[in-house]
Amino acid sequence: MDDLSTIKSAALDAVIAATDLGALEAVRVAVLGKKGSVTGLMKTLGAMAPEQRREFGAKVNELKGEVEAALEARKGTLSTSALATRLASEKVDISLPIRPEGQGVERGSLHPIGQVMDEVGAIFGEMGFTWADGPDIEDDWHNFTALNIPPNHPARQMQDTFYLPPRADGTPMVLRTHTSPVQARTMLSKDVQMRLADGGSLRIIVPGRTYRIDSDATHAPMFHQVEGLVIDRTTHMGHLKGCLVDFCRAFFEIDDLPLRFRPSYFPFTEPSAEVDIGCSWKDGELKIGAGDSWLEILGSGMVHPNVIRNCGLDPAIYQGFAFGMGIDRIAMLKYGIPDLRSFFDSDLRWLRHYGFSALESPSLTGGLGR
Ligand code: 2NL
Repeated sequence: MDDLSTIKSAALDAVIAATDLGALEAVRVAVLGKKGSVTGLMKTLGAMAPEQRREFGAKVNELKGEVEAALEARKGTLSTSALATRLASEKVDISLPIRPEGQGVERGSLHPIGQVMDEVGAIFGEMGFTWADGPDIEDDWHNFTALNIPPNHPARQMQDTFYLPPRADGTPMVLRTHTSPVQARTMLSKDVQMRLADGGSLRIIVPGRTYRIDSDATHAPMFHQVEGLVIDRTTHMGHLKGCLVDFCRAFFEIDDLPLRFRPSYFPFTEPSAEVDIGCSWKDGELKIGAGDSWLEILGSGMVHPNVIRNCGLDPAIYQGFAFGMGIDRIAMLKYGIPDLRSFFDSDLRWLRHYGFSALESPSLTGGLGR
């Protein structure tokens, strides 16, 4: 009995005496650990007569509970004051100016391709499109078959497409040659199918890396594309036209930029149109805007009924438009970058010259200019 109250007061005194979390943990071990004082009392229970064991056991349990509660309370107090001490000693002056450049500190910049992706995202974002993405490595069904590209179409040829080892089940695999398989996957998703069945619409843009075996002054084996897709029950060619006119004028920041829609052909759209913007050439230099010349910048069309069907939708109910353009190309045109290959050189002087400030995010400043 005496033992019990001595151990109790010693334990509670030790808890109060602990001035940091480390010391408190040492007290816990000394009292409740394997060789702790209270644990020692527990061990004496085995040798007692049943009646005595019941009585003494209850007391030891009560003591254990009291010590645990004291430890918990002290832990709370010590944690709070430990935090207060840290907050007081680790003050950061957020009003300090940054270190000047050139003194071991270099400011990074955004690559023009990322910048242009963000600009395109901001413009279409205002028109209600959301950003979608998917895998760079695709099976040939999503990359070709779903898009109404037949087995012997030249686009499938080995000399144009990077074929990868087939999947275990024999499925041929490729590095995607366009971002369209992402649109196919999105249309096929249960979520989108349900939204469309409910009378809703699908509007996405898909910026990303694409790959073709093609490498010269104006083609790189890896390049960037952005495609767009709108699907509902009523969208028609007039919407396609209005959407792309608004986009081009916002992107090039020219309110009266002339556009020309030229009939064209793609396996995945019918009818199809390529879009040219007005420009002029003076002393070998290109100027975008009203002029006597045209520059092709994107391809578009009404989604082919076969594509709609392949993507799990009924072409008698659903329709819409799609478009695609090269990001590298529109970045070169907008920012006067003369050589495609320079995008991928990682030349710091080039990056400093053509790079963008992370603080001028187009999603904060962009708009349709209306
Ligand atoms: C170009 C032309 C285009 C599309 C891409 C598309 C995607 C689906 C269905 C129908 Cl899922 N079409 N994409 C349509 C027309 C043109 O790209 O010149 N790209 C660089």
